[in-house]
Amino acid sequence: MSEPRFIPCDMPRLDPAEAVRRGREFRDDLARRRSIRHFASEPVPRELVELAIGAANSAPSGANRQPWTFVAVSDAATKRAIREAAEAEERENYEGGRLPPDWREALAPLGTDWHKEFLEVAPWLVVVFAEQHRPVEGGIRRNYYVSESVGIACGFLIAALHRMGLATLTHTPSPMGFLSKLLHRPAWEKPYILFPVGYPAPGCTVPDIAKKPAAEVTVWVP
Ligand code: IYR
Repeated sequence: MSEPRFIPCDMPRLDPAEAVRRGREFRDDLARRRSIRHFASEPVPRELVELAIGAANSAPSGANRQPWTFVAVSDAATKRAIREAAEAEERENYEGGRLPPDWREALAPLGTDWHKEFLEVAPWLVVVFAEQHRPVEGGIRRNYYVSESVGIACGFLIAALHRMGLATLTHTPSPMGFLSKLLHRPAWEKPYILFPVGYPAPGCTVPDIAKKPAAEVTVWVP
């Protein structure tokens, strides 16, 4: 068992007014984020994707295991194969009756259907995999709070992309096992979320929906 080692925490104490200013600025910037389903094919520099993954990789995780892998795809043939496989699954959902009626109804305001053109048009697809465990000498080593950890990392990724003026969509084609095969990931990594990344298409529109006010989702004690 390794002994714990500690180093000083260098977190600065902000002036209270500055803290509020930063908090407002961050909240207001994030509130302008929208999920985008129509992307421009214009390339996005690899460095920006690398920066977003760097931000995501700084997320807290159970026992600091960082149980995630980010597969960043810009190759046209791979994107096409992903689109074809995702559309086959989603077609089954929407037209083969695999989506239960209540789910269909919940999606209606978003105007989604089985077409997933964005998977081919967006210059990047970042596919996030969650590592449930990994083989080690003499057995497997399990990870902890995998879904919480990877979910938080995905939140960091989305926020970082937004800060750089990049659009994305939290896309979870269902089922998503085809991503493991197409991207050659080992069996102990499970596809978690697929993020197309790019700039919004010229004239891109988004659903006319709004967030509940924070007061509605907050309970203060006392
Ligand atoms: N995965 C499907 C269905 C879907 C589900 C939710 I929840 C959404 O917010 C949007 C779509 C699809 O991608 O069409």
